[in-house]
Amino acid sequence: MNPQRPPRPPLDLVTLQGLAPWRVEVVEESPSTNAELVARAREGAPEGLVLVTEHQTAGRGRLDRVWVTPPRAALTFSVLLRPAVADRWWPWLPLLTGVAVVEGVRAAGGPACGLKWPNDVQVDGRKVAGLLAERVETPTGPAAVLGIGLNVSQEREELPVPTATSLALEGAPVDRTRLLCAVLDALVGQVEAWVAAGGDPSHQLAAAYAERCVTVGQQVRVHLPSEELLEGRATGVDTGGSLLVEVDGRTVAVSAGDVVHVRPAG
Ligand code: BT5
Repeated sequence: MNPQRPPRPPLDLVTLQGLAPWRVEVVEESPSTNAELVARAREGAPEGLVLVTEHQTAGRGRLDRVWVTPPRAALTFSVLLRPAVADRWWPWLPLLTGVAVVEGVRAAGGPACGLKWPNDVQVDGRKVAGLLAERVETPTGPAAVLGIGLNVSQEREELPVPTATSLALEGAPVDRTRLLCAVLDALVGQVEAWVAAGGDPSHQLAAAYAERCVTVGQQVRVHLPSEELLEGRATGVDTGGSLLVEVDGRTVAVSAGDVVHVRPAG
């Protein structure tokens, strides 16, 4: 850590109070905002609840991986939705979240980001944000918890892996409160349009995703949960949100749950 670095400011709670339709709660420390919001969803918490923590101590990634961020250096938060759309469209939720993060970062003065399918947010191939969407069955119906970890002011040595970056390292030292407002603003726009279309991505979301997706057109290597490896060219995203990969002349649809990792072939 750099001893010369000025203290990092906390989130501005007053600004975050006025973000209707969201209800934003900020806690100083949380093991995982996703884990906490999943529990709150089961207890009946309403759509629109946003749980933010200044310091996440046991952040979850996909497939038991971890998400690591120092206090006040990142945005770590989760959003509770109860979208009235058919189950078959739910796989679009993480993709929709990615679109909103890219839009929000840009609106707050950050760099142009790309989406590595399904939902890594990258700047020039380096990961600046990770998203974790979880579906929860609750007494009042299914809920979605959308978790977002966005690196804001970390310095190089504060990042857990060399493939990571932060907005500050990309030359955009964005204020976290402003950034959170911008991402939530973009998210409400995306969610409203998607729900109004009954979840059908062909109205707007599929195009918005395709525009920002940096995976399609690339040679990719996909690790499947069965430990199998798939190598081919990503040709598109189908209506179910799956990545289409052309392997030896045939097209394979890879659903969100199946892909561990996608990289340009080296
Ligand atoms: C993700 O998983 O990228 C999903 C991360 C979601 C984090 C948010 S924070 C708020 C909410 N509450 C939670 O508990 N989680 C969500 P995955 O694609 O599995 O990527 C995890 C991998 O990213 C790790 O194995 C590391 O290699 C790398 N990683 C960990 N921390 C990182 C960071 N701060 N920046 C960039 N890469 C990171």
